[in-house]
Amino acid sequence: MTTPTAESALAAGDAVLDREETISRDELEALQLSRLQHTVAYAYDRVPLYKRKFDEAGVHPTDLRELSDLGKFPFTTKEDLRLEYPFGMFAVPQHEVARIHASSGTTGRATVVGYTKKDLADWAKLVARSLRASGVRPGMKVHNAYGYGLFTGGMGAHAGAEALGCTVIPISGGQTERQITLIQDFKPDAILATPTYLLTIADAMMKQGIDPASTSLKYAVLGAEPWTEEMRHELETTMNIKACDIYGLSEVMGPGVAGEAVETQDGSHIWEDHFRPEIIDAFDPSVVLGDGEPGELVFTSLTKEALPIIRYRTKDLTRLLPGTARPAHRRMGRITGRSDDMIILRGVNLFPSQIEEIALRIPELSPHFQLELTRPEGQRMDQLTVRIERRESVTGDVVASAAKVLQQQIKIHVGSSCTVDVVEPGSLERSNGKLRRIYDMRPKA
Ligand code: DLL
Repeated sequence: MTTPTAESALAAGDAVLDREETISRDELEALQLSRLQHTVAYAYDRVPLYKRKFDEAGVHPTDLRELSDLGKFPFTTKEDLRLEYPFGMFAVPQHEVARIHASSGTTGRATVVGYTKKDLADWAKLVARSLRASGVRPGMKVHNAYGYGLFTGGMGAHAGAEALGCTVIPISGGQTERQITLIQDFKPDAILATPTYLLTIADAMMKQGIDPASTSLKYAVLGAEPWTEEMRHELETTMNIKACDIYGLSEVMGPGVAGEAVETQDGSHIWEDHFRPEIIDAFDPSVVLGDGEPGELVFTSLTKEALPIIRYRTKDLTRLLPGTARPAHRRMGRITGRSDDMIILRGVNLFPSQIEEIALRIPELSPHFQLELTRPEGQRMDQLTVRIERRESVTGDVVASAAKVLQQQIKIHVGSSCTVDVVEPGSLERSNGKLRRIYDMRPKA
């Protein structure tokens, strides 16, 4: 837990940091190496899949003599977790597994993850660390609108806020009217939600005639889906809050693998005392890229007991940047998208976050949009339609010219021609959690 002790307590502003947040890079890398050596040996000895994969690749845990040796070890993918469904990746007997979470499995078999009691304590500590970095403090009331259940967001954020010493309001996602009532009545200081769900809440407040900037909320800690600086600006100004990023994925832990500092708001610091990140070339995974170079993020857990994970390919595209507010811990750039969310439109690669970035710079257009891909009958070319709501206050010719600007900007910045369809406020589906942006109506090959 994060309860500070005299020797571990190091102050940064009004916050007390974990000792590991303030150590030097050299000390951190020494810690990573010893933890990594332990983890690869532990995984090899306890999980048949790792033994098989290491043997096939001709590597042995004793080959890991320095951090860069990690590159010799094979990757783990979502497919591996699916093949080992449900518990084949677990490294401890079932009675030592204190909790199980799973992905929804909408795109195949669910991926199942497990935690020992110590894993849960470490997870809570890292979420607490992330929330604290984002401005949340012990004693604050925290409205937790991440979904509870098998999804790691709700319970993961909950345990972290509790570990930090907050009063947690476990509302979960959905029932937006009720969320608004409780925000008004309970007067929370911070809200935890996906960025698009926070947008849904702000939007519903405006419909009820409540100014979203007038609530008690001061901080938002947002993640579980890609979002842009433009979306941060939108949420911060409409809600009069400070909005920071939190990143994570269930296969690696859940929320809290990385968290953003409110004083710099320059990307999430990866908690490198528990996870060793790498960036690889998504098209040639044998190439490990240097800091600053964009590619696919890969993680190796350093302390996990129930589900040690070696070189997990996240499919998230980003880059590693030097630490700032926590100098020893590298930051990750904004996630531009997932390699499997990339739209390839007539040879041009496109991510929904690029459209978000462009659309939010056009004052007449709202952040509510969907992307529809079609292939009209008899045509070989795919078509992209951007369906986007206008802002409440604009009508008539102004709407038509805003549509034109968006179309031109997409052509200039992304390189794709598209159709823009500006629709009425409130007509597009709202987010309850992770928002679906892409509607692919093309005939399946
Ligand atoms: O979304 C864990 C989480 C919950 C993170 C709450 C933050 C807050 P999964 O459902 O396994 O876990 O989905 C993981 O979501 O690989 C990314 O593609 C995406 N993702 C998560 N956080 C961010 C973020 C949770 N801050 C997948 N920015 C990841 C962009 C994110 N994408």
